Amino acid sequence: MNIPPPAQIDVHDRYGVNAASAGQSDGSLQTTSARVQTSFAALRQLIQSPHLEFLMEAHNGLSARIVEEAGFRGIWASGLTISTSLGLRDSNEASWTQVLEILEYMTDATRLPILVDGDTGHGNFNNVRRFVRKLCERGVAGICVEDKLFPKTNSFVGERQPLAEIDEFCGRIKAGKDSQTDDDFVFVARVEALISGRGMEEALRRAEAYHAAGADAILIHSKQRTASEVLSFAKEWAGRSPLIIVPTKYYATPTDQFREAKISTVIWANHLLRAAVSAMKQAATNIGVNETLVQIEDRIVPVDELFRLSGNDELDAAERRYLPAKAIPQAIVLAATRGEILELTEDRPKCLLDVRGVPLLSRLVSTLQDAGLSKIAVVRGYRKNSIDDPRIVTIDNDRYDQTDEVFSLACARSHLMGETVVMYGDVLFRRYILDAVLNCDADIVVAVDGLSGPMHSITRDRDYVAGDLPYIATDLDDSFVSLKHIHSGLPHSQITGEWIGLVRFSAIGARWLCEELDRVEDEGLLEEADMPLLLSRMAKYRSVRVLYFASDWVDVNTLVDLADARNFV
Ligand code: SPV
Ligand code: MG
Repeated sequence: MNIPPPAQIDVHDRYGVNAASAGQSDGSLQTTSARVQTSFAALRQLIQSPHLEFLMEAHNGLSARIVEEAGFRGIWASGLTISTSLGLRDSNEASWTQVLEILEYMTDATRLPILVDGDTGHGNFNNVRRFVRKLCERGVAGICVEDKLFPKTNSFVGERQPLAEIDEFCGRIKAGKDSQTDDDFVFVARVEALISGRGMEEALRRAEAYHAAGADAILIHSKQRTASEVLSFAKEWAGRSPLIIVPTKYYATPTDQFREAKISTVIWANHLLRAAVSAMKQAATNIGVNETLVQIEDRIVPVDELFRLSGNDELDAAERRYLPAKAIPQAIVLAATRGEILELTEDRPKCLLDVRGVPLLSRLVSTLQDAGLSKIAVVRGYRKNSIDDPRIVTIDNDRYDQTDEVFSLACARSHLMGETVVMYGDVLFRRYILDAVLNCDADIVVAVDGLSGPMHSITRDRDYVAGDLPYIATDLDDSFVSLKHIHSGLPHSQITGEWIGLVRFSAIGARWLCEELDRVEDEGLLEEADMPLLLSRMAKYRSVRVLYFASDWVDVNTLVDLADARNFV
């Protein structure tokens, strides 16, 4: 099969929002009916094409989208797979309006034309004409109706299923054709004479009558293991109208034989659902037996793929277009110091240490970006030229070896406007910690590890925190804990946790921060002050909120920390 490259999908089009804002080239609105007509014409063209064409089964919006991305030009909305995916039998247990609803999800999800398996038409001529009208309204490009009786059974079930009287079935075809509201709507008449054991002569007699009644194409069905009876039918039929086949049972027949027999269209009738069932069974068994996701994670698509397939990008773009702009917080990363970890920081600053193949700072920047922070400024000093991630802007503290953290922050002074998150360049934390800090409505909020305290062995200086309530006494959602002090030399009795190296200032908080920097400078302390001192000073006259977390972060000061960071990712 010659599958063209996957269509470039304009997701705006899927949701019909391109008209007014994105604009048509002629400035006009693209109406639903314009799209609908296109899909009717597309199906007609496909069915009448001189080349062998293919319809791939889909049974909901997601599978329709997958068919489109695979490069197919049309969809078979299978009665069997729609029913089965609903947990129902292919015996008209799903009503025709329920099928219509599924079809609406499918037409929303794809621009491909859809030929729906209309079973028997769900009744007599009257049901067929109402069904056809509704299909036209919803942009479903064609229907296939089989010459059996309502309620039907799947054709592979049992032997010698009853067939409709030819005249009565021709009435259904005429009623359908008279009811279509688009000239290109396709009505396929499905001949069940072979599959129900009535023989070739009966099959040809019926096909002839259905053709004369106005069917746009004939579907000849067979459950033989080889294509011989279908190929004999094609020979006898001799191109009187387009001929469609469903090689589910004679799947081993080389497709070129269909081409040579001048078959018009092949329907791959149920293969996406069958593939999905295999994959779902394997995943369910695997997770059930192993009681872990570890074995399966690499074998299934990431959650992001689900977001992509359902068009989240389009929603993001629409939000930018329609929602009032929300100021995006900025991030300032303090990464000027060398941070001496043996010879590892000879040629690079600590923030560029390798954490499983990716520099620490790159990982931090990715976490910031994932949380929606796109403006990221990094204050660099030691080996400054080695820091040049395209996702950041850099600010230089060329006196990094004589100054401390607050001096570096002051170098970013011109950036300190609006909501700002400040953090050390040698920390990694899980995204939810940053999300919680960003969502906190306090003007100044510090992230604190409530499990890290004097009970841990003290191997180095830590930024110990004194909050006015300990972690264990807080209800994480409701308690308001205020910062009293951050200092590495706090008495044990006062320590309630360790600062994670992450602080957020609201727009007002950022103004207060600038004022505090001024005061520190006026007092001649700018060069030697560190962040704990700055925050402790602010906590004396401002409310600085403590948000407690339990681990899920690392900072890198020693070789042991570096090993922890490698385990962390
Ligand atoms: C379907 O896909 O529902 C069909 C084809 O009608 S078959 O199952 O082969 O009858
Ligand atoms: Mg069917």
